[in-house]
Amino acid sequence: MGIKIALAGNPNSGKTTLFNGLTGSNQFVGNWPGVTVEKKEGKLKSNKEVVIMDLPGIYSLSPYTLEEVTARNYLITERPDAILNIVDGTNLERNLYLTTQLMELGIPVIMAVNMMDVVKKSGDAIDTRKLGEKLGCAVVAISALRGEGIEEAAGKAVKAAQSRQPAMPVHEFSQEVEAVLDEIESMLGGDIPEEQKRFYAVKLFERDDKIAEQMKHVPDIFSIIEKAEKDMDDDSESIITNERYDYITSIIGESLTKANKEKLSTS
Ligand code: BGO
Repeated sequence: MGIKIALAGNPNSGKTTLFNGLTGSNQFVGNWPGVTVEKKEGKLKSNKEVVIMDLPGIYSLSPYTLEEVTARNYLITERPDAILNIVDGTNLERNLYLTTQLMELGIPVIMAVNMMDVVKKSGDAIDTRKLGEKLGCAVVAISALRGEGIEEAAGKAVKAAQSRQPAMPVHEFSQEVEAVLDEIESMLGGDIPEEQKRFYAVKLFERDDKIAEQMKHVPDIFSIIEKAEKDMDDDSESIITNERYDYITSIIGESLTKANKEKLSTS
């Protein structure tokens, strides 16, 4: 049986460049079912058993754009064997928001930090080992434009797919939020596989109705959400978003060294 790897990333992260580099002319273009969002898939040049699915460029897995809904429906229902998450190394902070969500899907994740030629030229340094440690996935530095590191990234994604080891996010939300997520997870029915429970719990807590619509048994968590919002004095979606950004700030602090840091802090 072939291996399916989903290529996920923000718009302009270099997804098309990487996809073309990995698949060459082995591409099929169509539309996602029911929507006019372009769907591309291609066979890996170096291993024809591996299909790369190019997902629409997105900033998050929220339900607000057609691209986001299309991408996440694919990830939840089709369950690719691995996700290759391409991020723009010159814009790590914004790109990692999607990564933190991909890590919760219970699918193996490999991260490719792209535009490394630009990062190096600017004198900035990204500690990919630290980045991987803080996220809980393997990280490969690449330049899609130059074709550097792309075979290594694909190779790691294939290995991750074969291992069938779902991503194990290192991140924990605050104790209060974790307690709420635990409670919601324990109320989920047997139709939700164990490794996907965290994703569903977070989305239900965020009042993501599109996710609820896809579930056979939706637990009644209205009072749990109301109580959490009262205790934390914020709406549930903002609570999750803000905690994701706190986490991203801590990742950036430990893995990115800016060349012009001194100049900035003394100006
Ligand atoms: C233009 N390094 C550098 N330096 N640039 C890269 C790399 C890399 O590793 N990877 C991609 N790019 P897409 P999405 C462009 O098109 O693959 C560049 O949206 C231009 N175009 O070449 O399209 C890539 O699919 C005119 O740049 O991303 C592209 O994710 C001037 O990043 C852009 C300068 O890549 C986005 C750049 C007419």
